[in-house]
Amino acid sequence: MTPDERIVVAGAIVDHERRMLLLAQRRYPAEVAGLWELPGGKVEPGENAEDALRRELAEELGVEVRVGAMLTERVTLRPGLTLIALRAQIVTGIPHAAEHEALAWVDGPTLADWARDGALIPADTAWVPELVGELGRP
Ligand code: 9L3
Ligand code: MG
Repeated sequence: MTPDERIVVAGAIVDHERRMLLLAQRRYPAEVAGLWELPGGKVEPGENAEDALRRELAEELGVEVRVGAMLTERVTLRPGLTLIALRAQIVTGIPHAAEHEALAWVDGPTLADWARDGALIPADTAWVPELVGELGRP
């Protein structure tokens, strides 16, 4: 990894029964405005991915999360910018859209439908098979 390599970390936030996933609708940039994503943002220099995700989700959703394991897929957004996702669960707070247009909890079949209908930002579709396979599993 080169020094100027940056990571964007997204949160695969599931409810306590692991049936629903939290999606957030982007307001910007224009190419993805209105599309849904796993919320998150850039890891700052000197920060690790877990700390960055906790900070981003506090800023964007007003919640405190417990961060879990990484999802398998890593996505190259552009050279030097890689997107990863970490599993997360809300410990404190009720999520509200501080920076997004809206939030939605979706179950596995709905996530698959939204992905097929082009409602997700393209980068985030990489995680759909893994998440659909996990949501609602006993
Ligand atoms: N991005 C893609 N998928 C995501 C997230 C959180 C971010 N799930 C892309 C969109 C932006 C860049 O990463 O181009 C930085 O994200 P942000 O800081 O604008 O949220
Ligand atoms: Mg963000």
